[in-house]
Amino acid sequence: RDITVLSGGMGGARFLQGLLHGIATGRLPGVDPDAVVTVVANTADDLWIHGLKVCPDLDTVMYTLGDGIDPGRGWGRRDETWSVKEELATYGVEATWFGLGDRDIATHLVRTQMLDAGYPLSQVTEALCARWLAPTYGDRLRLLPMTDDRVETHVAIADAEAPSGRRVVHFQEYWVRLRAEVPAEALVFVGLEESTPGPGVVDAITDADLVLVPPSNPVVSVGTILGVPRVREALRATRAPVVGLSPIVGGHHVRGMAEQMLTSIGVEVSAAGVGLHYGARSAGGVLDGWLVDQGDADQLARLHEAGLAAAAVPLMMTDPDATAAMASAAIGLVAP
Ligand code: GDP
Ligand code: FO1
Ligand code: CA
Repeated sequence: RDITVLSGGMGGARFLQGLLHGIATGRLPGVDPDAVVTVVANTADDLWIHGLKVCPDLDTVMYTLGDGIDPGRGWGRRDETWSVKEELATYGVEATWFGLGDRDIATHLVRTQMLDAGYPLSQVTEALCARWLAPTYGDRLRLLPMTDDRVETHVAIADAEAPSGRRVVHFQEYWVRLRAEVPAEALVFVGLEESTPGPGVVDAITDADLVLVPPSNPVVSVGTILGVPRVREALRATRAPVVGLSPIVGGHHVRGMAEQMLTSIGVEVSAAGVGLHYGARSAGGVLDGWLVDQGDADQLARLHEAGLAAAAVPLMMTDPDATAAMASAAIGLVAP
């Protein structure tokens, strides 16, 4: 079975850990151990800093599944040192609020050199994954950028000094420096409408036996993937069932800034709100099924009314076993 997963960073990576664990232990109904998993990852968090191209969601998936992630932070490398960051700060070089570790910088140097040499991001990612994923997963795991084109999420925030009363900051500044503590008055997905799906992305969706939408940020992770022209239509065309898992539990995000992002685009911050925002394929949306947390069972009626298969199960990714059970429940929702 070929499984395709549309993923952001931490939430998507943690889900993938459980999915791969479930596959390896033969616990997923109808999924054999040599199933191939293709990850289509968000690249709109990407930013250029100190002349380097940083791809947070690609790297978080790659480091997490390659066991190089720092488990405490959930981003960047374990056993990291920060000498370059300290030296840059001593020089007073901005942006000091964005932490690049010494080991992590090697990844960005390789990526930037390859991009400068003309390689597309997809081939750069393949080269990096030859180190991080191939030894463990061989060709059973592929990590594809949603597009090779430059796309960046920027956030408009209030600014009394600005003539328009607003200024726009990169998503990373909104999240890392401002901690999403000010309202996101508007989101600007620079380059998204002009982007084209990366190599293999459309086929990964149309040729899949199953498409999973993990508990990733519905706006700046999944929303951006869906915003790449032709991706939405591939999801509506695929013969594979498309099943998602809610990143909102009990009316709140588990971590990050999904509440602020959903509010910014006027979507209800609830498990049903997100499921209905993605929409049932029978009603022009992209989903066949939607899993909510056991505590959100009161939301199932709205989802069923909208034509979605839906169930309430434990939805906290506390460890790979718990996450594998979530993946199993998602598959069970749409099993033929
Ligand atoms: P990011 O790029 O690092 O923000 O990661 P993603 O976009 O892939 O996922 C972030 C989302 O994961 C947030 O909206 C969280 O609410 C959600 N999330 C994190 N941990 C869990 C969990 O254990 N269960 C569920 N249901 N959602 C989670
Ligand atoms: N997150 C932070 O909260 N502080 C940082 O300094 C920071 C640096 C950083 C560097 C590389 C990278 O791949 C991720 C990094 N992140 C940092 C996390 C990043 O903001 C998140 O992974 C997502 O982009 C937010 O969804
Ligand atoms: Ca992200």
